[in-house]
Amino acid sequence: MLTSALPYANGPIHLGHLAGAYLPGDIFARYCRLKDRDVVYICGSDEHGVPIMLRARDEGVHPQEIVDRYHAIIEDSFQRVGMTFDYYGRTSSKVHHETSREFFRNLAAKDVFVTKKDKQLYDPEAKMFLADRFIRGTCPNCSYEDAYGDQCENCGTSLSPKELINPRSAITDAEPIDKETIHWYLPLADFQPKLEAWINAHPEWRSNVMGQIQSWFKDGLRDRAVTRDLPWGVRIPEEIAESAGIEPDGKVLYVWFDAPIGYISATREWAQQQGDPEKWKPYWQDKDSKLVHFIGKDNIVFHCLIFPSMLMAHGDYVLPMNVPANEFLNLEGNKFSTSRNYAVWLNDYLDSHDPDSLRYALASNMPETRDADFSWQDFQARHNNELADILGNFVNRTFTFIKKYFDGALPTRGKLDDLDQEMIESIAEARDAVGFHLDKFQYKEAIRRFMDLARFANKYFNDKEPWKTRKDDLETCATTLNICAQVTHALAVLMNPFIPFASNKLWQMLQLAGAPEEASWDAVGELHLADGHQIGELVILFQKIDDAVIQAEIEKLQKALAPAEEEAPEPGLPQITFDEFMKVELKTAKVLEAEKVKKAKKLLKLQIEVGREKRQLVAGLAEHYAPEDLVGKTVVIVANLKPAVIRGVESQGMLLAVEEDGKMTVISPEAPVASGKTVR
Ligand code: B3M
Ligand code: ZN
Repeated sequence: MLTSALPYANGPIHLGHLAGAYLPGDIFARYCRLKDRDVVYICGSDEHGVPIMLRARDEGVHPQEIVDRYHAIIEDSFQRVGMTFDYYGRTSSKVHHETSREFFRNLAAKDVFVTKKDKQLYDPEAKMFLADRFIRGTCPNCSYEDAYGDQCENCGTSLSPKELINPRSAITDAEPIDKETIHWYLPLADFQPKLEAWINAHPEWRSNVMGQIQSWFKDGLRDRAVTRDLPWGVRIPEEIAESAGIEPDGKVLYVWFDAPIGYISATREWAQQQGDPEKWKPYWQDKDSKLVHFIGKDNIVFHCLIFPSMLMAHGDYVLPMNVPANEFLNLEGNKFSTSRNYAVWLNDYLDSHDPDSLRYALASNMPETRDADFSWQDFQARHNNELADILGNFVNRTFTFIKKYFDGALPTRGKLDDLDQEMIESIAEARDAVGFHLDKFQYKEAIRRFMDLARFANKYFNDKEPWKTRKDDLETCATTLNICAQVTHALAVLMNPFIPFASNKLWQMLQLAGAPEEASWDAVGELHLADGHQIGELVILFQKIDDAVIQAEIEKLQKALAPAEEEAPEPGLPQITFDEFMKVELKTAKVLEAEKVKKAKKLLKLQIEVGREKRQLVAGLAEHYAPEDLVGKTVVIVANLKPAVIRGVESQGMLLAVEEDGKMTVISPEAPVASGKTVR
């Protein structure tokens, strides 16, 4: 039972996602199928959660419209990049809603949850509770003014809404108030001993995954709310709401409660589609079934602690055999940023490049146990120097030779010398090495061992010098080419998990029946091609990628970075909203009288007129203006500043002035303006 994280359907997929949770899953699924293992590989769209609602609000559409759009875009790009999910579901489906409600019911009936009444932030204008993501405010750590209630995107600090300075509702900008609500919690502390025992029985898990889990254990697991007050999501079962004395409306399952159940719902839908509705069960419930979750590192806690607790509590399910979470992929030395559009979007990539080149580059440089960096130059080098110059070249020279000198028919293998033997044996060795590393989720090593076979085959071709033996030792020449062709057959199968499109092209060139996906991994190493086998039309597997193509991609990314840097707020004060600015009441005022303040050599006391109102104001202008020079001037004041007493003199407002090189100049309208007018 294989799963890849369900992508949120609120934007397209980028290369970081692909490298994190999808490509590793697909490579493994393809490998398992070639190994003739009984696998179901599931994915689908995660269609709940606050970011989707926020996006819908920004666009002024219903959340369903957002998820419909991105579900289609994501599913399409997955298909184009060669993903082989047996089923791609979505969490807005009926089966999913039913399955998750049933799961919740099951745990509630077992008394697994605790309920707690709590005060939560509420938007009095929108009349709804505000999930963490719906609260924005200033980050207490870096002063970024647009931090979310759960995290600051600028400095990465994780936050709780109450830590934000000047919190406001992302929906109405209103100041949130505290209001009582009830929520269901999963008491994770109760599960910790069982979780620890289970995790500790898996020393083979990746160290980066183990490290994260152990640090959660060390801190001690805490209760996790599994319900939310939101209008969008899987509604909690009505009878459970009623028994708690609340209206079921607006109370939904937390997205991280329902999303992993999405794996189960999608498997159910797959079974229905197969015409055997019960068929999903053994994959999830047979004790010998092996469950593997492919995810990125930000999902570890959910897949290694929370979802397993849910599965344990339910009791009918197997626990994951492994969760080979990947670290992050960076892009040209910077973090991917969807908000800044600093990303390579998968659908864009596929519009102009070969899916295999990407699969190869990402798998060769996978962020397996530490973060990795994708660069276009590395991508080009992998494609040109490895795919084209090693793999493509070997296939091409073998077939060209057979076409040219043997009429495209496989020449007969004669007596084998040591080098021939070594070449043949290295096929099975490569098969085992690649398989060994894939079974350990070591993709970089697996793909390297695969390419080593092609590398060795090129060397074999060179060392055998068939262009010479063709003239003086035709039997040897025939043997060499026969073996080379056998190697291309083996490569076609071994490459299938990594670069399936080239695998299929090669299969066609070899004029073999069926598809490489139907081949047997374990039979790689047998010499499958019969003497006289006709090979088909020659196609170039990998055209070299020009520098200009790479340069254009690099420039696109640089453009995405540039405006973001210009727009960055100046260091010092964070940005404010228009509404915040409008809280400052700026007015024109006319200076009627001015005099020095005794014993305060910097201060002037001004009598001013603000429309019909008279006020007194103290300003630090004595060293810059003679009192008489100010009289009659129209100035700008902050009219709603709290009055203050300065050196014993009351000041009802503040006058605006600008300082340059130590000299103060008051701000005065350029043309005559009456006093008491609002300045904006
Ligand atoms: N949608 C989070 C993510 O894309 C989430 C994964 C759900 S897997 C059950 O990072
Ligand atoms: Zn911050």
